This record gives sequence, structure tokens and C-alpha cells, in this order.
Amino acid sequence: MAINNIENSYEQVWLEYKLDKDSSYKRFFSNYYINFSGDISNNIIKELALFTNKKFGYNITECKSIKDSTLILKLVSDKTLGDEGFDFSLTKTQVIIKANNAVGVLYGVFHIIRDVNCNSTILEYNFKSIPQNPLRILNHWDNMSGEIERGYSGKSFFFKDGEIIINERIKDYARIIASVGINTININNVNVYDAHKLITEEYLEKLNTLTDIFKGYGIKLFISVSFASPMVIGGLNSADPLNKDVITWWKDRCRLIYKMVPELGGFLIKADSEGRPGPFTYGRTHADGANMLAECIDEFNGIIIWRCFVYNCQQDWRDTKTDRARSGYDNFKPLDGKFKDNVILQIKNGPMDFQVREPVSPLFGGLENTNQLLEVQIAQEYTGQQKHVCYLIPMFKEILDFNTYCNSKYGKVSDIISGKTFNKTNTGIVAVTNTGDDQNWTGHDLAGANLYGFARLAWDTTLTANQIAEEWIKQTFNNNKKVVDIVSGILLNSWESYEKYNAPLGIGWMVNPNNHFGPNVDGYEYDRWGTYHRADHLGVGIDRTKTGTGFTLQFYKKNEELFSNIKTCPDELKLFFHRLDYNFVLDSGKTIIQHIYDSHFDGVEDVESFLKNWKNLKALIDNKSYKRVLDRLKFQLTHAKEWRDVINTYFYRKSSISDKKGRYIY
Ligand code: GCW
Repeated sequence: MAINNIENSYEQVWLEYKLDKDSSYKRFFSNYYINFSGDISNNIIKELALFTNKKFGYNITECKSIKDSTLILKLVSDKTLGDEGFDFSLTKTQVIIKANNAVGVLYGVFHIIRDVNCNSTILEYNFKSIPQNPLRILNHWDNMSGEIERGYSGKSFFFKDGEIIINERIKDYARIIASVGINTININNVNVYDAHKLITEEYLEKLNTLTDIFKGYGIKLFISVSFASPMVIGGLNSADPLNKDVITWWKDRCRLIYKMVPELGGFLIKADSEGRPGPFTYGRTHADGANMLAECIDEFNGIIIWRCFVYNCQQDWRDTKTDRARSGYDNFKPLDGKFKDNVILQIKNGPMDFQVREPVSPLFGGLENTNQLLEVQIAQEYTGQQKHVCYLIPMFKEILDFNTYCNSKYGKVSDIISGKTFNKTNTGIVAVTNTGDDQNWTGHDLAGANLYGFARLAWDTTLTANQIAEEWIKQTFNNNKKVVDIVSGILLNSWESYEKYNAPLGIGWMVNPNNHFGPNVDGYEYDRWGTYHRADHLGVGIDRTKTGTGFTLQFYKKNEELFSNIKTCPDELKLFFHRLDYNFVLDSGKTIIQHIYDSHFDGVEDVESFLKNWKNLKALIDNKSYKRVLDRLKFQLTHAKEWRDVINTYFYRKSSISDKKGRYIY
């Protein structure tokens, strides 16, 4: 596949296939046997050709006899494998990959490629791999202008100057994400500004070309549409979901869309949120809005994904009862069971907004009769914007492992989104993605681990953050033990380190408003978005228990008690749930104020050690990546110091309590 035929050349991330003529896996790649044809089969063959060529330096050939072939790719009928799973067996002389559908074989092929690249020890083995989450989705917040909302790695590779882009990079993108099991993408921003026109005749043909490209890799395409489309492009004077003209307009529009783009997965909708139009304008509910669209799209097997990020962003600071944390549950719990089967609610992991630390949203487990998706963000909007290293897989693991207690056996978030708990199939996990047209795709080279890791975790939530990091490092850099140890050391500590120099103990939001980058303790305190820490000379934090905003009551009893009781509430969330004075003693034995000072000094020291360790890799990894990461780590260190100083000074001045260790605080 040619890669240099567009303006910016780009790298192949973990599919970089570096020459290794001595690989003991070579013997399995003499030839292949395949018993099916079609687009996916063609892509499998292309991938095998590219791989053997780059890895071993020769061309793999097709073999018509199963007996004589070294790599057997077979469609079979095996109910236990489901639609996407594969059966893999490796003997002394053959690899056999079997699946019900072509995409299962594709995943199996990428599995063996991963094994070779990670140089895993070859043993004879046999296993079945079935994805735990039916939907494994990436959301792009790309505008048609080419800008990306909260994008930190260049411009969009889907859109430029109002047009859809179709080129080799798009195909490579499809391969890259299919290699880790992503099966759905939404290509445009949920804030639909200039993308209204995507559902007009002029754009549907190109959209169809895109869906075809991705279909060849088992990936469904979705688009975000505006709830107000009947007005914006239909010329109607209402978007009321119960209005007959509105319904007819959507029906006709869906017919047109599906005539021209028959493989479209459906629509993603952000409604009544941060100024976006929605059913509230007409006194209707989110169920009215979502179900109307679901009805129109149903005959084409389309799906409506509806976001739960709905809150009052016009709060007055004197109002201490309104709590943004409550709003998702307050809005959607009463609608549980009222959505059609082809509607899925998309719920952010926490009740606020992708902060470095938040509790899990009580909608997980709270919704018992509704399809649901967990939405996380790898774009690092609040976690360093791909300028700081922040490997988020340990955070995602905690979220997935959180027991909601909604079910005695299957109460974890991972069970709920897999569909197991409530016996659902339209469920899964989404990430707001971190890619753009930068040469390395993710701005920070180490942010590639979040893209890779999210997808691997979406497939198998039992993988550990460590396993995933190692896999990624070996394929992206190399197998050198020192490289693996140093890079995984940095990755695995990076979230904790970022948290140390950020807003303390779960309170969040001490960032500059709008761009959400850099420290500004009171930035949101004096803004209208309803995100407060309420620090004064006595203390800091929000009482979210029943004596305060009552947010804790949205959890099942065990968690309500866990968070409400100051003795059991975990330290890292103490200020999220409680208002405490600076001398309050944490479980760690430190007072709040001393914790703030210590963690902020520690966080900076962590970054110093990341930088020092990274410098030991100079001769061990390719120079381009080495330098790019080096520059970002240097920036991170300067910025971490700024965070430390701004936060420490603020709390020193508010509390008038000095640092026990006598360090310099401005
Ligand atoms: O965190 C906020 C972001 C907005 C984003 C919104 C959302 C797409 O700052 O940029 O809008 O979340 O998730 O809808």
C-alpha cells in the first residue's frame, strides 16, 4: 500500500512491520489457503502480502490445498464464535484461523501478526477469542472545515474545507483500527456546526464510498446529525419530534440516505446539551426525540445513539442545590425502559466531564432496561491534551471494574456494557478519539498507547494495563527489554503522576476555561458552567451526600454508604463528595493541606524521572520518536511545575497553613 501519495506522509504506528528474517514464525507464512472471497478477504490477502514482505522479505503465495498450506483461513459454522469471534490454533507446521464471518478471520490474522511482532514464545496453542463488547466505537469530533474540536494532533483526515477526503490514509486508518478490533466509527463532531449538509444529496455519494472502504475492514460508519435538521436543511419551522411534518421529513430523509448509503450504521445525537437543539424546546422528552428518529431509521436496521451529557450550564453560584453531577441521572433515569430497541444511550464514564478523577456515573446500573454505551475520552482534553503523557488504560480498568451492585453476579460496569447483566446486544464502549493528520497520528507518540489500549480493552476487558502497554511498546518501538521496561514504567505511572499535580482529591476543574489547558484554580469557580470547588479560608470540596446535593443517593445502597461515609470514602474522591477543612486527616495520615503540597511536589519529581529515564533510550529507539517524546517531556516538566506552583500557592494563601517540610511556596 503506497503511503506517500498525499500531502503529509505518515507513519504506520503499531503496524510498522520491521524486517526480522530470523523470526521463528516465518515458517507459518510460506503460503495461505483461504476458502472465501469478497472485500474483507481481499484486504486480508493484501495485509498478509504487506506483512510477509516487510517482515520476512519475500512474497507469500496462495495455496489451493489445505494439507500443504501453512496458514489456513476458513469460514466455518460454529455458534460459539458469534459474529466476530475466531478460533485459533497453532501446531508445529500450521496456523489455522476459523470464524463464522470474514471479519472474524481478519481479526485472527491481526492476532497472529501481533504475536509475531511481539515475538511471543511459540508454543502449540489453541484458543477462541470472542469480543466482550458488541460495539467497540471511536467518536471523531471532526468538523467539515478540517478543524477538530478538542483535537490535539493536527487536522481532520476525514474532512477539509467542507469536503469529504478519500485517500490512502483513510484506508490505512481503517486497517490500523481494525487491527485492534474497532468495529464502529462516528466521523463528525457531535456539535454539528458545518456538517448539517452531510445528509444532503451532494455529500451522500462520497459518504457511501467511505462506508464501503470501512466495510472492507468490518467497520460500520455513523454520523452525527443535528436534531434541528428539519429546520436547518428542511426549511420547516419546527423540529418537534411529535409534529407530523417533522416526522415525514425525517422519514423521507432516511429513505434518501439509505438509498444512497445503504451500509450506514445510524446517527449519533447530542441534544439539549451545551446549546445544542433538542426535544426540550417543544416540551418533549429525550425518549420522544430518540424514538421518533429510531422509528424512521428502523426499516434500514439503523441505530440511534443518544448522548446523556445533559446538564444545566447556566448555574448561578449562589445556588448550592443544583449539582451538575446529578443531572445525567435526573434526566435519564425516569426514562428507563421507554426507549426503542434500536436506541442506545451513550453515557460518559463520570457524572461530570472526563476529569482526571471522578466517580463512575450512577446511570451505570441505574438504567436496567435501556441499551447503553460507556463513553470515555482518549483525546486527553483534561488530562494533558497529548502534550503530557497520560496513559489512561489504568483509569479505564478502574471504571470497568467498578461494582455498581445492580446485580449480585454481574454488577460491574464491564458486565453491564458487555450486555451480560441485562441481557442486551446493543451495548459496548466508545472513546472520543485522539487522532489527527499529524505524522504520528496522535501528536504525542506515547498517546498512541491510548488508542491501541482502548481498542484492545474494548475487545477484552480482562487484559491488564501492563499487558497492553507491553504489547504496544513491542510493536511500536521494539522488543528490547530496556525499552519495554522504561516505556512501560513511564506509561503505567503517568496517570497517577498527572493527578498528583492536578486538582486534588477528586475535585477537578482547576483549568483555564474554554481551552481546558493549564492551571487556573478559580477559572470555573467564577464561570457559569456549574463546576465548583468552593474553596475558602476554612476548607474546600462539595457535600454531595444527603446533607448536601444528594448526589450519593443516586447510587445503589452499598456505594451510597461507601461514598457518604467520610471514613470509607476513598481518599482520591474525598473532595468530590465532601466539604472538608484543611486540617482534616486523610486515610493516608496526612492532612488535606499537607496532601496538596506533597502530591504537587511529588508529581513534578515523577515527571523529572520520566525525562531522565527517557534519555536512556536515545540509542535504542528510532530518532524521530525519541526526539518528539523528549520535547514533549521537557514541556511537561515545565508545565507540571506551573501546575504545582499555582495550586500550592493558592491553597497556602487561602489556608495560611505552611508546608511542614518547609519547601518554597510562592
Ligand atoms: O467536555 C466538553 C467539551 C466540549 C464537548 C462536550 C461534549 C463536543 O469541552 O468540547 O463538545 O464536552 O462531550 O459534548
